[in-house]
Amino acid sequence: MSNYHIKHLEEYFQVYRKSVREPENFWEEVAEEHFLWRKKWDKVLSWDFSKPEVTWFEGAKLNITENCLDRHLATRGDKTAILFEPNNPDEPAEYITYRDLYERVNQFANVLKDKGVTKGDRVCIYVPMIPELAIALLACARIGAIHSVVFAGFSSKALSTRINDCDCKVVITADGSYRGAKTIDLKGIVDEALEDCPDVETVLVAKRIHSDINMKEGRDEWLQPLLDKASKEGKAEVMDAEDPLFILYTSGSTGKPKGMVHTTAGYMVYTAYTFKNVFQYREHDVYWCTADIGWITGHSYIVYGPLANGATTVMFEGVPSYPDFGRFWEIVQKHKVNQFYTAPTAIRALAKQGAELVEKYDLSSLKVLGSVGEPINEEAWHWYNDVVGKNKSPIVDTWWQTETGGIMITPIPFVTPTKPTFATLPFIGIQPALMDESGTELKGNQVEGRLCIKYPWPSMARTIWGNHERYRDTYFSAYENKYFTGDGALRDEVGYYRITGRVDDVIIVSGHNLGTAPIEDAINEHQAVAESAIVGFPHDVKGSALYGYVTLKDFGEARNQDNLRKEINQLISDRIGPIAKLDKIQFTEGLPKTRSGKIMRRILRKIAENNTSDLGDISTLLNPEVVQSIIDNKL
Ligand code: 7RM
Repeated sequence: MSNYHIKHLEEYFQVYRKSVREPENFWEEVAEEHFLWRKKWDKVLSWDFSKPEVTWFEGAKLNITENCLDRHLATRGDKTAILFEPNNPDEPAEYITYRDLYERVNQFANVLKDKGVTKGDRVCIYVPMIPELAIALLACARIGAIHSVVFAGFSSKALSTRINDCDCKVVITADGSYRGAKTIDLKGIVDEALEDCPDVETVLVAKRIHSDINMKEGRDEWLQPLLDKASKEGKAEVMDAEDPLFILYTSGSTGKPKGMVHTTAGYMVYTAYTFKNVFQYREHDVYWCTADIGWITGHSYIVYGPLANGATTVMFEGVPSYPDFGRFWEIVQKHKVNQFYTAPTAIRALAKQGAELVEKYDLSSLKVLGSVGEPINEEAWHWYNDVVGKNKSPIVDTWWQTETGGIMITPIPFVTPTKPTFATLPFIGIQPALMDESGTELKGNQVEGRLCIKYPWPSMARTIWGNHERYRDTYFSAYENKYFTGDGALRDEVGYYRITGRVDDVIIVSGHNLGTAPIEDAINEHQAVAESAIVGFPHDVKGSALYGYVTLKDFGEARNQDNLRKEINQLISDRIGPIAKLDKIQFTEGLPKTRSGKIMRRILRKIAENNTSDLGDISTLLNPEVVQSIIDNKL
């Protein structure tokens, strides 16, 4: 069906126009032809952004796991669904077929049922990147329980807050996890968290590192013996289209994390449809997304989107640097990966290691390269394109959010010509708008403003768990009748979008609006620079001035600090203009980042402002230790 699989640019424009002119007809056709429904919908879409209220496929009945599992059994029962690559390269990979996965999901679902979990209950999943993680999500979905995955790198405090916010009675975890050369005592973290979670009745523990852990009598149980006894068959719960599928927490700029609620039918249709097109997945391809399932990228593009398409999806337990920085490429070669999807922070870390580690491996299987998570800077884009992709695998720079559920602005590979640092065009069905500060939509091309979406799409979050008002205030109050993304973007002369970063990253220096991304791009061009982040700090004359944190490829080079500072400012001056020159440049050993690789400018801003008394909870950072060293060396 041509509408389902876009193959050339003319077709993209044609289908896009249809999706905007007749959105209900368009989505109805996609939903009708490519999914398994117990009952079809009564109405495709109702919406009112002022409330906000959005329903897709109302009245329909389905189970997402029947779409991800049951319906593939006849044609793909022996095809690998999940290809598990362990942390340790000497441990064999595991090939879980669609039939295996179906049976293991049923067993897990039956264990949960046995523990009293029923439709609508919330189940917290705090499991590392092992097969049980993906199976746990699907087992919840099978019986209609709402999963709330917490990234298994988060602290006990972050975990307990999330367990309590949505009132989980069951927690699924593991005895521990492998991460490169390290092992992490996950169960110890869970025990600590549960001291603050009196309502948790059951903890199911998967065995991974075979460590000697504490099991609390009456609460904690090993998972495997229960699975072994459980039936491999089981009926899927029949769900309403708008029944919640999962909650996933995302940090707000202030206050407690927001539990974004995603519902069943719209999320399924949109993640499946985007997966097929954005990665141009073909039947025998091997697809690999390096994200953790603890993030939305893993939910949508390791688990649900790929499995709904009957794809082979790689799940990697380890890290890019273990046993060395060639690991990603070794895996691409070993499994003949065709689509590879990662984050700019990983690309920069790997680029820093030089090309030899890439060239050692045969990457000829690669067809499509993806990027997600933050704006990809020019230098990283070219390295990815040239060194990894050998100039023949298009880069899909995919812009989207936890809140959007699926990819929103992206090239379609081999269809949309790519342009470095541009996410290019809206995906089918997505209607972006750029707004100025006064709330007027900026029409036409060559404009820059705040990025909104002015029409509903099937996978948008429906609410924040337990706080619909916060949902409205955060996303639907800034601009009337529009979803506000919190990002800034520009539209170039042909209508391509470039995401310029969070709008709170805009710094006004002497009345000039400066986006941080282009300045960082300029700095990163310097051959000694690995990474940089710019923030504003108060200045008597300019209002704000610019403070740059710069990580060098080789920290030893900071010996020559004054020269380096001059060269960096010269580069900025050349690329953007003297107005964008930095007042202060601090050389750092690393930049504070979230676990998903986003630079925490909020913290860097506070340090630059000399306001370090309240940095907020930094325990969920990837590298909390760099914060103190940055404070100690502040200029
Ligand atoms: C998928 C994900 C969302 C925020 C978003 C942006 C930034 C993500 C890109 C990007 C520029 C991209 N969900 N962002 N992708 N910025 N280009 N391709 O990351 O909820 O964790 O983050 O990430 O600021 O608002 S998220």
